[in-house]
Amino acid sequence: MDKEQVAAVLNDIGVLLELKGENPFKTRAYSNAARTLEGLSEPLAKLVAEDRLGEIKGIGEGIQKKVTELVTTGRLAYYEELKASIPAGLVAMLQIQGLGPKKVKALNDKLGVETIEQLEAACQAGQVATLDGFGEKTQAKILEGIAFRRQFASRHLLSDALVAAEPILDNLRAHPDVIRVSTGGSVRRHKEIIGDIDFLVSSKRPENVIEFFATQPGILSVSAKGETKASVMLEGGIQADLRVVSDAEFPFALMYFTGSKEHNIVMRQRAIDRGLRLNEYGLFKSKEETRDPKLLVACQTEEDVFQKLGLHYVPPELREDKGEFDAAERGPLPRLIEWTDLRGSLHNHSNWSDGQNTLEEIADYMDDLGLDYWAITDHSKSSFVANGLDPARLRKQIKIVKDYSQRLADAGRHIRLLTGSEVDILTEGKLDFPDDLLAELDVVVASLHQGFSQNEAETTKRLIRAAENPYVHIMGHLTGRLLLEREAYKVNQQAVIDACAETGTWIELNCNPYRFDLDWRLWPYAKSKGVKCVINPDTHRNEHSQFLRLGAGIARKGWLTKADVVNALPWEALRKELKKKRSRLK
Ligand code: DGT
Ligand code: CA
Ligand code: CA
Ligand code: ZN
Repeated sequence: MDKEQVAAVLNDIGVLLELKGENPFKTRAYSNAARTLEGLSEPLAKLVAEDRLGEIKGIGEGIQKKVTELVTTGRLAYYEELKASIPAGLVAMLQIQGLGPKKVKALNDKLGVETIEQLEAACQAGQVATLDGFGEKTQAKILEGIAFRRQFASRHLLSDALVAAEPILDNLRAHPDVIRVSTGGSVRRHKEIIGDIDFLVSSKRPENVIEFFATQPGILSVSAKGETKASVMLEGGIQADLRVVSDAEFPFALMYFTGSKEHNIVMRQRAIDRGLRLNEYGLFKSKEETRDPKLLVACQTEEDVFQKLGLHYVPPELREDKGEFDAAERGPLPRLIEWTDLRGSLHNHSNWSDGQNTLEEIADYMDDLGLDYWAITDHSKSSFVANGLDPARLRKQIKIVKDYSQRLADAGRHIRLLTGSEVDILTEGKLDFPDDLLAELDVVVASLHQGFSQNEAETTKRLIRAAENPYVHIMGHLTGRLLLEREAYKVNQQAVIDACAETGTWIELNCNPYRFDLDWRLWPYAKSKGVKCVINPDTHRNEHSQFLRLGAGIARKGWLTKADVVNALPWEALRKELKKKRSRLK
């Protein structure tokens, strides 16, 4: 386990102890230790190997032992026992918005509720509102939270699905009885939220593949196991399905199980229109449903199947019945953006605001990734919880970033750091910094972080006013949504896109896996208006640079090509682009 994973377990222990009503000093010791570990500059494994955990301030002997056990064995008996000693329903309640361990404990102590269903009933009966420290408002919020959670219980972030799927995919690929393997379904289509993971394998020995699949690490339980298919529950609560087919069937099955359902319906109709039948087993010369191999139209790959139905190849991301058929009839689809096309990022945080890493750490890391440029856009002063910079600190940071970037260049390093700000859009669309200060920055991202309660017209007006500012290059995470956690705020996105088109303002595709904001469904419209996209990872620690890959997948879903994406430009070209809006509107 690395330090993040160990810190997560320690945090969990703290919460569980609080849930049990342990003394606050003890529970706080765990969350403090977690924070200390996260801030370590040395690898945790090294400290453990050299028996030097004792040198870290604020981590007592008991926790040191637990950390050692986690790092060396990947598990912790104490943690397992603690989890088992608490009703699962209480732990589940923690996921309801607004319910922390203290509140859950009070509900359990005073009302005896042990499950979410019991809690819901208690709220509906008005019992929760009568408890000390709760009230009508809290009760209503809890009910809302329960409804929200229910709606999303079987839905997961794409990033979590990929993390779970990729090792299994690799293992399957390496298995001697596996001929071809792929993910299918929404994961292959790169949907931002997925229901379950679908795997497809071709093999001559399906039973061996099924056995192998059912014993993969990370599987909590096997819910179904047949001769050619299996379903399992993975850690994290994600279900995964595997199907095994013959290699002749593979292209057809892959197409069918990739979907989407809407896309499949059109494909099947195209087959019927040509006197054929398409299903998961093949494309058949038949006017009725069949799987007779003698009637099969031979296809080796998905490309062949598309071609037999009069279409150019459609990448999985575009299979949503949103214009792909018209396009693929006319000619080859555009070459969509690849994450390796990206040359840098224009929205990132450092430890000057709420990021984890120093400027030096950021430059080293991004230089190692081979990137060309990396903008430091810390928060502005109104984001005070995020330690936003006031004008004086920003001026100081500008100087330091400039000097440092120059020193990097002098030392022959490739990466450039750009000065910048993620400036808050205040009420009525005023920005958190004056124009003369914004004018000194290489990159300005304008984002809304407050005022979520405003109505649609007000919010839209605020955003449009920000876009009209000549110094704002990029509109950041336009709707503020947090997938599976928080709704988007109400805003007329089309009107904001129009304003960006008008003013030459770029729109961010924030590629934090909780955001993916602007949504992929709106990019074709933005593109038709000539609005450029910036695929920004909004990093708060260096590892978040991995989001670039996820973001590129979402951009592909939005039909974007390299030419539509500003941070696919090399530095010299980007530098010119950064000046355009300012010279036009000033
Ligand atoms: P998910 O799992 O809810 O995120 O979405 P998908 O698209 O992965 O759906 P899933 O796992 O139920 O099924 C995988 C694919 O199989 C789906 O995209 C299309 C195909 N499929 C499943 N059921 C049907 C169906 O009733 N009709 C058609 N045409 N295709 C289906
Ligand atoms: Ca699925
Ligand atoms: Ca499925
Ligand atoms: Zn940010």
